[in-house]
Amino acid sequence: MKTPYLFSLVMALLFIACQPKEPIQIDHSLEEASLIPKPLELIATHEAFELNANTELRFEDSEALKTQATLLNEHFKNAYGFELKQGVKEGHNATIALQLGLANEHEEAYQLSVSPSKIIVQGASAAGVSRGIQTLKQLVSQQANAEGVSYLALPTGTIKDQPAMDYRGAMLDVARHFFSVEEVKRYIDQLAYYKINKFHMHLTDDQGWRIEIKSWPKLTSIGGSTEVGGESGGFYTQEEFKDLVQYAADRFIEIIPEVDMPGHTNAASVAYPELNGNGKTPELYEGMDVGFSTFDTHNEIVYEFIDQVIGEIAAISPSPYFHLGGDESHSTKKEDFIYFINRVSQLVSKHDKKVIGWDEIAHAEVQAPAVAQFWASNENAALAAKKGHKVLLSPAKKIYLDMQYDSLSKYGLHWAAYVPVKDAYDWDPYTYSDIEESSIFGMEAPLWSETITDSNSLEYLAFPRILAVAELAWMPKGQTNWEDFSKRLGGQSPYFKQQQINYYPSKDIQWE
Ligand code: TNX
Repeated sequence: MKTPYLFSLVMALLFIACQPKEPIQIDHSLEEASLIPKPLELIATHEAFELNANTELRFEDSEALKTQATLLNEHFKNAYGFELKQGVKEGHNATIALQLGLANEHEEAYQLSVSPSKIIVQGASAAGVSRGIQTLKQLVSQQANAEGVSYLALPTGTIKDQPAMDYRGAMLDVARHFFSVEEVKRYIDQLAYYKINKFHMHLTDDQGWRIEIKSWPKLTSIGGSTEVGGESGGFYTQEEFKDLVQYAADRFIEIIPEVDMPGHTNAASVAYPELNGNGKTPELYEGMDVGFSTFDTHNEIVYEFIDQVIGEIAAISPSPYFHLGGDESHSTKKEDFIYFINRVSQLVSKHDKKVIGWDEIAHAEVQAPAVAQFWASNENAALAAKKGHKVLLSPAKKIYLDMQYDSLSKYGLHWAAYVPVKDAYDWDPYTYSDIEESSIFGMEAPLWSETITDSNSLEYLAFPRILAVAELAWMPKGQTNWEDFSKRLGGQSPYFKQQQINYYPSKDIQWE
């Protein structure tokens, strides 16, 4: 080829390469995105950002942001089969940039701006960046799952967001049925996607003791050997628990450990019969009754035992809280219960932790400010608030995830109520109980596991109701709206399907 021709060809190619690309098409705007929880502020600009294999993932030079970038890339890989080039330096292509330094006092606050050439997720801290990334993942999911679309186009605009409640929790009972480390991690990932930030693990009950205590090894070798229905049970070694704590912490979820006492302690007393004080060695229990077991509240061995148990758990649990249970101690005399909770709460303080307990602890005289978890008794909740404690809202009639949806539900119980999806959402946490708003610590959705055995049955009860709790705790007081929520909830089904989440397909929701 002669030089002039070659020159023209090169010029022509350069010309084509330098032409602005046709803006890509997108059929919905940011306002229509099915985001849960609904963000505080959202402004749509009606253009699109094209996400493809050339998009670069950049982060400010910080270990915490590197972790967030890596997690986002893992998500892209698992969900869509591609990974972005990631690093600290700004590249030449369109980028997703993770940044700190958002001027906002709330550490979980974030701003997500999407323009045609750049996405910026800026947080008030790495926790804020992590929350913003979840919003971004939800935007991507909706486009990725739309039919007939050959590229990932994200609607442009700006979202400014932060939570109303600082404690937005979920609890899993790993005692009635044991859940493996992998199953727990799967649930933690799902919770993180909806911006839940606390994960309470109910580690012990009549049917099983699930956390290794090195100074009392029979707790797990004997007490952990079975579960409801007589299957083989299980437990977490301390190393496994630490691994779970770190896994959750990377997703800015704090794990709160619970050792339930003085009732709900049959498994511990089978392992060490001196703990129950009635001179009998109980049998391993595989049923579903409650209220038949108690520690001997006037035996010093019991307090030595608890001191060591709390000490070992405190050493591997960075949460400032320790949950001492305290519910349904029907076999403990009231004055003994009070004496016991007072003593154990001192042990919790000795190990530099703060007390959380079920609402019955309101009757004790816990010295340091504590948190009473309201599950059944409004009176107990009010009494706790009067005594200067905070109240964590877990009303069974609304947000017990183990309640059946209706009489046909495959799993669950219904002693408190049937809880259809609408009932889990359409109530006002700020006025539901008799306590002042200033006493509200946050919200938590417990999932008791008498009737569930694995991720499949767990998900049937948790999804979609956990999303209702995630939104109620995140959105400002008085702003929640069932019609609006149920539409956005319907938009989650492509994601549920893609993640193979075995959700309950409530007929009250128009699933996409
Ligand atoms: C009550 S709620 C319990 C649990 C059961 C649950 C079943 C609470 C503090 N105690 O022991 O598993 O009901 O829904």
